[in-house]
Amino acid sequence: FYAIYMRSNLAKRVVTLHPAPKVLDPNSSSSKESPKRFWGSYRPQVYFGMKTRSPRSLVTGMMWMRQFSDTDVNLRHTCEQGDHLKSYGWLMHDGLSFGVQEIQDEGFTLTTEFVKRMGGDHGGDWTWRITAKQQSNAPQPPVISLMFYAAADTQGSMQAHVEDRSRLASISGFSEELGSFKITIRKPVTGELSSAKYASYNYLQTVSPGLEKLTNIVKLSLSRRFVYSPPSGEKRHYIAVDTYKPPHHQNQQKPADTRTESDFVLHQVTVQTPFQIEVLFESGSFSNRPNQLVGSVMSEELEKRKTEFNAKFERIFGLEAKGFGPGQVKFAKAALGNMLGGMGYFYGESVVQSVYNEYPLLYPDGALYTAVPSRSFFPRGFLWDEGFHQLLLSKWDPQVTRESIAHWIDLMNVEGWIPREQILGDEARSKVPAEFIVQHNENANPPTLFLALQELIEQLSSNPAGADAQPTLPFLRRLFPRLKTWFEWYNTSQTGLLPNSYRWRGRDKDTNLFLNPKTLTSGLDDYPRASHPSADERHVDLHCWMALSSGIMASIAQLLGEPHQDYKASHDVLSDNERLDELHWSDQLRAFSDFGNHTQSVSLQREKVYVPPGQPRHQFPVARLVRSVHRAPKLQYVNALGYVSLFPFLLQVLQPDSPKLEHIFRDMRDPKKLWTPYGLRSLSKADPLYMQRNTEHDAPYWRGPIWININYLAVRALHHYGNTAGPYREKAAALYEELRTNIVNNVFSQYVDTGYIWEQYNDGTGRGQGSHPFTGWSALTVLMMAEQY
Ligand code: 6A9
Repeated sequence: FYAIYMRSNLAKRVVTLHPAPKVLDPNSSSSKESPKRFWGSYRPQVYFGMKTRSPRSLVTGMMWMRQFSDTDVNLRHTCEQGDHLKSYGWLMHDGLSFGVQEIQDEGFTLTTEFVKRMGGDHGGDWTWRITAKQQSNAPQPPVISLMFYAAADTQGSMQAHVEDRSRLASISGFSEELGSFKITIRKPVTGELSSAKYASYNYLQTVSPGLEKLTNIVKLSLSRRFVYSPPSGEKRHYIAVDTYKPPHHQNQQKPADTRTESDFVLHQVTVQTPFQIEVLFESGSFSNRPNQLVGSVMSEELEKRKTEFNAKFERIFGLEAKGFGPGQVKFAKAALGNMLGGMGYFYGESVVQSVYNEYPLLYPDGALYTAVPSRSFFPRGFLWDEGFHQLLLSKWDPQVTRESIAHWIDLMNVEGWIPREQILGDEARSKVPAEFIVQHNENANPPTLFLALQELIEQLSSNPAGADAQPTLPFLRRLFPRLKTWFEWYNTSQTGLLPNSYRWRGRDKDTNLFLNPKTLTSGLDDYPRASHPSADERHVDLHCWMALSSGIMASIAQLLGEPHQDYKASHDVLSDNERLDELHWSDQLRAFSDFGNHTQSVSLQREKVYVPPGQPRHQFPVARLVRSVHRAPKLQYVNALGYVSLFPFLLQVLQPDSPKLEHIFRDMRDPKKLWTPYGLRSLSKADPLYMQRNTEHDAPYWRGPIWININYLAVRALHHYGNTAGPYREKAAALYEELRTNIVNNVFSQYVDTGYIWEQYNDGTGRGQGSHPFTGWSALTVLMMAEQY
């Protein structure tokens, strides 16, 4: 009995939150406590939409489609690479009060702008302006339908106000958090001063069982029975929302008090380009509004905010002063803008598991204010991505960084673990294949939040009285108890067998299904590690992350007047260059390396499936590729030259006079190894696993392509060693210039050529590849342009 009791207690730990007081007060994101950040474009997964920073926010958004086109229904709503848009993304966004986005669809461009105005007790008002233009002077300007909607998420209610039978002119509503409000959809005009254009109107008023269902509800309601008949032109049938009948089993059979359906109201306007439409949200408690935020008032406000944005951008990053041209500056603003505009506010439960649980469990509900790597493909929080994101955002608005870190750290469980990938709520879950959803509590991810904390501390020490930095000290004070636990979690759960060595847990288990079992937890997924995962492994990248983290822990403790000696001692041991050599320097490779049970003699081979004579081949299971091991593994260095071997340099653990720097610089600069004209490739061209698939379905990822986060660390380290006395100073300074120029030029020219910033870059051609837009860490290019590290 005792054993069962213990086990069930242990099983609960994974879903038990850490008991220390939270960094954030329970209502810190509410309209009362943080009115200026209440409304925002916190739905990065849709092309255009806004919500509030609250668990069950009313959400607003836009869908659109082109009418009379050759292709079938081309409804756009959530950001999808499959839509093949030529480009989209925020060109400017201050993370607070306004944004300008440009979307290039087939034959037309939509500009989506918003401006917020404070007033009242519920986060104030906002206005959207959508401007549609055709791209070339084709004889027939495209006819486009825009659909504006508001959807409640279990709280609040809305009424539609319809005029002329089919035009949804406004929506009035009420919710606990917003009080009463009104959303008005204005008629399309060609310009600010022109009169209304011909347009057809439709609307939908229904209920939705969940936000992830909105697109489908609209699709199921579409009908072709409507006629578009402009005064001068032919009459044509067009596609519009009609009635929607919810699948009947959902609603009727449930008792009223368990219904989970919420109001969903949508306005469709169908009109020919060019045109402009404004939608305004007015808060009921904003009683002394001087005028409506529309037309010329809106234009003036927009102009004012753009001017302020441009001035602040130049003040902070100084790109014009550095001689960058208008195209490059515009690119940099878009990189920052889309990272800010891609910030989300998510709420819900992760699905987690420990060894004590037979089945995955639901983590407690939690909120996360975070940037996302990619609005289309990964519109959710990733732990180690966020540290990189905040390196950029902390320069723009350190309050964003403090709030993001606070949200992440408040998600910690009693063990000190934070789930690596945050898939919170149904909407987020609907985008992720089942096998990726469950998060395991032995799994880490690089503690890059320490990089962002380091930046906040530096800002504080360089200008302690500055208004931006001042809140950092009280913030750190609240953060510290949890930070200690977080650090301790890494320092106990990810240690290796030898003293002061570390090992990533959670490597792929089915060793023989992969050419080299992946280490997703390290962030470098398929980067080659020991061929046979075992407790003997030690990982040099994690060693360096711990050296960095212990150092920052010591600084924070000291700043707060807390005991810091133990952190300092850890930091000293982990940064001891001789000890590091003993653990990780491979004389054979003449580089730093992982160690473990390893063999290089492996290959993927097709399994031989027996097909009885005379039987059709296709009736038998497809022969998989499985790994063959040609020579038995033994304990040795892994000797895979690439990003992992650079870590002692990347995180500046090496002393400036370390002779190892010479080897590292030589390998970096060697085109047969890591050097390309576009940045450093992830794995040496000379490595046997260079550009090798891991399974037949798993293309090489961190086995050659160029990744900008690691390149940023390299440029930053070169800047450091190039500015520190030592025998390799000049070499570092020269490499710095070359590498920085290569990366900046390539990311920029790819943006110009393809319309996007990308997840990775091809090491042979420089082409952007993988998911896009990816204004996660690839946006660190801005810091390299600005030379701010
Ligand atoms: C796949 C597919 C709709 C992989 O940028 C986020 C992470 C990084 O943290 C990691 O270092 N990316 C890098 O190796 C993307 C991970 C995506 C995993 C989920 C599900 C969903 O398709």
